[in-house]
Amino acid sequence: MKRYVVTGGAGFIGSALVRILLEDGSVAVIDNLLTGHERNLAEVRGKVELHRADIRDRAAIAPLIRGADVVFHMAAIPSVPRSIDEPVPSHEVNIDGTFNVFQAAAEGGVRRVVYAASSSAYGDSETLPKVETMLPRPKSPYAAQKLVGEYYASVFHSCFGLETVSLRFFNVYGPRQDPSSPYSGVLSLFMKSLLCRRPPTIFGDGEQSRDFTYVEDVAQLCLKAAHAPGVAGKMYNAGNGGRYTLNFIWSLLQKTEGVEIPARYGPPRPGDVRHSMADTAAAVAELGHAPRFTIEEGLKRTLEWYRREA
Ligand code: UD2
Repeated sequence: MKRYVVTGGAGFIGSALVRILLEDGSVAVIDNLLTGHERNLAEVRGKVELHRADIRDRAAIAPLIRGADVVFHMAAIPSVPRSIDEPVPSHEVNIDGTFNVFQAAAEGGVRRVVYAASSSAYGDSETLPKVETMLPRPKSPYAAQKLVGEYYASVFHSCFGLETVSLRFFNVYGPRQDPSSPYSGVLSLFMKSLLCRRPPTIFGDGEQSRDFTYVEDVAQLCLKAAHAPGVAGKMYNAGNGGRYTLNFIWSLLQKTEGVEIPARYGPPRPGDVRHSMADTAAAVAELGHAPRFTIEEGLKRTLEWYRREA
């Protein structure tokens, strides 16, 4: 039986991945429960090994990683503004912690590591969609940290023979995204505002756009990246290939709910990227990426979940 390890497996994306992996093997989760929650694994808790450990602690995580077939490295302190407000922990987790995971995997005989990279690495490119061959232009500590992780993934492959695949996630949304922090993903905050009938705050003019990608599509791609042949050492976009402005999404949500709640507008956020959209051709051709969820369907499912659970 395959043994999978998911760092950050109690988090929003990690826990969706755990559910998919359980159909294919045994799963151990490494999570410090800083931004993740045990409740994210509620109905699968009996089938998962949950280790409360911090990726900054190499000695603690090395024995948990040793001998795994595939490690999915999802643990991170996400958020562009958080990396500006709290650069030290974000650096330590996203760079030092990521190094520790690769190092433990290389020493522990792991076959492959799938690394959660970020679309923020592109920064403000002159053209859209964003293609893997473009020069990265990180605009925030978070973007720089995630990019360093990709470079480490690549050199752990070339220098130490560890198979690695980096996936640049494009604004993932869906059930279990935690809306409780000001650093939470914008769609989780929109959902909360909508259900509480309170105006959301939009930073800037709301015409910035994102390639919002449904969590299940990303989790499926992670599994494909774990097994695709001939892709070790490479990086791929993990997006949907579309883009929507915040103004459009907020108006769509109001229409769906049959309410009128004008948004409040605040100053643009430092480090913010203006437009983001993935070229998915390489992921489709080489990993078999096949996103299934349109924005309408994804938002509908997400809203249903928040209505039920939040
Ligand atoms: C970046 C990455 C994304 C992922 C994420 C992890 C880009 C293009 N995307 O997402 O792939 O790695 O980081 O954190 O770099 N906003 C509001 N009101 C709010 C909250 C946010 O208007 O209450 C705006 C924000 O200014 C931004 C957009 O919504 O323009 C999306 O913000 P986000 O924090 O959800 O994600 P983002 O794009 O920084």
